[in-house]
Amino acid sequence: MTQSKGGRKVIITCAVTGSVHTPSMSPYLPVTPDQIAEEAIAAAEAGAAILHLHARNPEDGRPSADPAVFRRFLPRIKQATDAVVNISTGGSSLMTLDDRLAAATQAQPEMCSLNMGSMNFGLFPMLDRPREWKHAWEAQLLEATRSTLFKNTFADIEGILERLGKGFGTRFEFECYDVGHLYSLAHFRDRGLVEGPFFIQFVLGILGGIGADPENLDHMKRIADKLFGDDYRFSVLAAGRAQMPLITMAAAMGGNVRVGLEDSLYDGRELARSNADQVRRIRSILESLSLEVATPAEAREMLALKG
Ligand code: KMH
Ligand code: ZN
Repeated sequence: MTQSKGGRKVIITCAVTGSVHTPSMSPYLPVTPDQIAEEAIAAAEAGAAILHLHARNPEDGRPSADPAVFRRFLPRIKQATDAVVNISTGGSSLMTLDDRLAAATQAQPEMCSLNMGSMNFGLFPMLDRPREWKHAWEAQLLEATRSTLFKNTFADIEGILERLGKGFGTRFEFECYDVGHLYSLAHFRDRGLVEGPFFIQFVLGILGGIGADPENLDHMKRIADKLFGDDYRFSVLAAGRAQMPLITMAAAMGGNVRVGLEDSLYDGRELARSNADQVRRIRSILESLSLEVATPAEAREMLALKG
């Protein structure tokens, strides 16, 4: 762990919009390229060292994998901030793998997400379901995910490691939704397809994955310690209202944290008015625990990014 006089450094990732929440669930969810750029820049200014990014169709807010849409906000974010740009390769469970990889293949970013197994991917607790939908596609999307697998086969994962990792020097946010995914990552490490230090995102509270319970976080960490020793850093994201309690626990356990409207629409009991509000919220919690927030440069060093 990077130590300094003030305390341990904690990397804040902000996942700005994702593909799970929909515009009717919150008026604050950024969907246009301008909104995504502005929210990402404000999150970085508030202390996020890593920006985890998805795109949305600018017309109606539905998840998009179109590289042309990414090109409408990525340059602006890169120009305005020094934050690490992390492009999702998970996209949405309703996209093909080729579509999911298109933007990352063009942008060749420092970091991409890499989902470590196939699973049912249930949407977040019904609390987020509004009374009325603004767009018909929102209800259709929820229904479609009930009968769609989030497909991340061994061959898919190997392909991403080869194409983005070996090909472009991209490093990964390894999204692990259950303990088995940690063993899958260790398998690829043992085969020499990827090297540490690993940045492992423990994903808690997705229906179909491990639940957002403190015992599960403890178990994920114990198994990761056993498999990866000192050669990894963990971060936690927790879905919906579990976000703040579980990431606070992660920080207290020596980990890093992920916030953002992709994972939770809330700030306390209210809808979060921005991604930056969630960054500020966790930042003040970290500081009250005598932990320091890592700068982008410190995050790059901790995670051995290409810079
Ligand atoms: N929405 C998160 C639960 C990805 O973009 O690759 C998982 C995620 C997947 O961030
Ligand atoms: Zn994502």
